[in-house]
Amino acid sequence: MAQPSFTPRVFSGIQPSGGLHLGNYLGAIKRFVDMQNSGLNGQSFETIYCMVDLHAITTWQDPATLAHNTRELCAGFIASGVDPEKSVLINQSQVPEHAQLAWIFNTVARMGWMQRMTQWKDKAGKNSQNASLGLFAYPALMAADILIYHATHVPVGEDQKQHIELTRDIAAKFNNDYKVDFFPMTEPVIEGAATRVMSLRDGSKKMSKSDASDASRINMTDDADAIAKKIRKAKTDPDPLPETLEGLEGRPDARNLVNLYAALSDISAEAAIAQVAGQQFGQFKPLLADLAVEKLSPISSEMARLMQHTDEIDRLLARGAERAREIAAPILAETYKIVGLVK
Ligand code: AQP
Repeated sequence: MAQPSFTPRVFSGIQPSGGLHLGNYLGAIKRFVDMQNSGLNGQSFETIYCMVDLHAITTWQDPATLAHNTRELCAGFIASGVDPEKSVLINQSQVPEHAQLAWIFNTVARMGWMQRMTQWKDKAGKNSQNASLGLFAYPALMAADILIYHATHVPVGEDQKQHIELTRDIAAKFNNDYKVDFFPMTEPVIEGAATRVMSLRDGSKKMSKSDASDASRINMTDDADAIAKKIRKAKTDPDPLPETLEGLEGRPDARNLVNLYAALSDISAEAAIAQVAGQQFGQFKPLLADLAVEKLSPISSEMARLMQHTDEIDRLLARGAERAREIAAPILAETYKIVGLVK
């Protein structure tokens, strides 16, 4: 059967489960802005970006903090360059079709698929009997977030690759079970020097909002002094920077800082190492700190300004939800029809 053609459409989301950090910015939001403005490989896209608050509550969230974090995340998207006119900008719970399609996908996905997810194993840990059912079913909701828009491409960090593969498995099983070519095989877009930004305290661990050490990450709300201090104190080794990337093998902390320099400068890691080859960290760290402050300070000031106008944020999100539902409602209606749910 010929594959139907789908509108080139990007969907991606971030959880408002804590403050935004540099890993979220370089691995996700900066790419969202690139895809919104320049597309990818000569192709342009409709773009839909989301604060996934229903995902956030799969682990405990204080209600007032969740509401604050959702608005702050929206401010972070806009301050970084997501344009609510060019992109559809939404909060997940305001578009009920996400959760409705997720229920259908709960009946398509298999328990064994979910049990293999490394994020489930990491987050549930040894105490999995006490984890929420929502945390276990998280990847089915993520598949619904993407497929409720028939999204063809999803820019994400490296850690989300397995969930996109599962999204494809769910789409394929649905299409196969119901003998349709209804859902697309969505492509992950995992590109650039910062697909996996590592902790500043331990180059073998991903930079993460749940790391107990604030020094391990640069928060998008950090001021210039805090950014510079965290980079100055970042873990490194005594050797100077090598001439080539191969020379960084076995030096994960140094490699991480070179990747950050590359991603913040919008150049490849190869070009970055060529620029800083031979430098000692005493020379390289101030360079990186200045660059990080130059790129991040305007974003954090704009976030703070936008957070003075939360009514405007709420208005933008309500408008985004209306636009999103225009795409999502017919896809949900068709899904119900395919499944045989009587309307
Ligand atoms: N360290 C990272 N490097 C590159 N990309 C990253 N992303 C997250 N951390 C890094 C990308 O950011 C997007 C949204 O992430 P999320 O908030 O939905 O989920 P997360 O992966 O759970 O974020 P954290 O900070 O790692 O949270 P915790 O500590 O709760 O696990 C995704 O595209 C992700 O790839």
